[in-house]
Amino acid sequence: MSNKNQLGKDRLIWIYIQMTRIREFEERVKRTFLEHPGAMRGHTHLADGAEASIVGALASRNSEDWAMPSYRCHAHPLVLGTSPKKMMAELYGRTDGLCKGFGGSMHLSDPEHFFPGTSGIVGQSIAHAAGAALTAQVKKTGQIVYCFFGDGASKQGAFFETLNLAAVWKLPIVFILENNEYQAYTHVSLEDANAQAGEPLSRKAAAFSIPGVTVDGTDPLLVYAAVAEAAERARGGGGPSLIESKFYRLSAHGNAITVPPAPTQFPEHEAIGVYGNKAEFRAAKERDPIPRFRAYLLSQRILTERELQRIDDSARTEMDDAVQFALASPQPAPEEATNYVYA
Ligand SMILES: Cc1ncc(C[n+]2csc(CCOP(=O)(O)OP(=O)(O)O)c2C)c(N)n1
Ligand SMILES: [Mg+2]
Repeated sequence: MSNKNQLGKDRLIWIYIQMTRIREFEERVKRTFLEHPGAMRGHTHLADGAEASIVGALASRNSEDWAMPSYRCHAHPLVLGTSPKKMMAELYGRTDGLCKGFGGSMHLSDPEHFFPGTSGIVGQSIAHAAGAALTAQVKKTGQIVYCFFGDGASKQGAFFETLNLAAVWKLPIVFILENNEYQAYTHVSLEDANAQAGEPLSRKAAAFSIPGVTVDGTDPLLVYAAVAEAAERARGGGGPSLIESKFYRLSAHGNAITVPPAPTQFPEHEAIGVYGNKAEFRAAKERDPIPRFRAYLLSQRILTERELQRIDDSARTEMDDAVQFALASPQPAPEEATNYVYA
């Protein structure tokens, strides 16, 4: 790891804090399916393994820039400042949730924190990002959009149509392709699945004459360097860029309600269940971004072991409190079921 952008001590610590908060939030979600079976309904998609990529990318964000993740969306709003209590309550479908319990994990939204919302439709965040960026461009607000989507989404029509339009109109977007090696249960490699043409995926940028780079998404400083450059370009009217950030999904594709939990969902995450192999998972775990960044901060004498421990403990307490808040919040009344239904 090298801090070639000379991020200050405070910023490096901020990155570590956000990474641990994400990991702890996601661990609580995962555990819910064991500790409170049936309490959380619907499907959740976790970001463990993606922390360095997400926080590294958002470290270049100005306070009013938008972030548009896919349905794998718990981590990004946490970094933006959304309340973990309200997020957790939303995942539990409770009235104190971010969307009063009507959205669930895949439909979080917090416009006050520049997080407009998400969609369960693969690739939709890409098109939505163009809408937000066009608004910023027309209204001259100076905002840019951080648009996150998966390797699978980069094969959707929405990807190609939006990148074309964004390039033509020079929209202020940074496209961050989160290549976590899997599209649900399908591995990215050609041999395995015959599902993917074109490596590296960042080469797709060339089709639209925009910059495209691939970075190691397990290193927040490398992700920061690439995204900060793209963000500066977007702010200066230079249009969009495509950053492919490569890391490994350390959880199963999703955790859904099954009582008792399916053996492939737990524990220590048979991340890829019956579809992948344990050796692959263990190798990825060796490169787990959180212990690596932690070790970096120690080696650079940015934080002591005690200070790091304090951050870890604080993230745990914060997310335990979020679970308690969610469990204490009431369920919406049955007669409210058709509220907010317009068609
Ligand atoms: C349009 C559409 N097609 C298929 C699905 C089913 N589906 C849900 S997640 C997923 C895989 C997406 O993979 P990727 O874009 O790599 O995102 P990841 O889940 O790895 O973050 C698929 C096919 C869907 N939700 N929407
Ligand atoms: Mg993927």
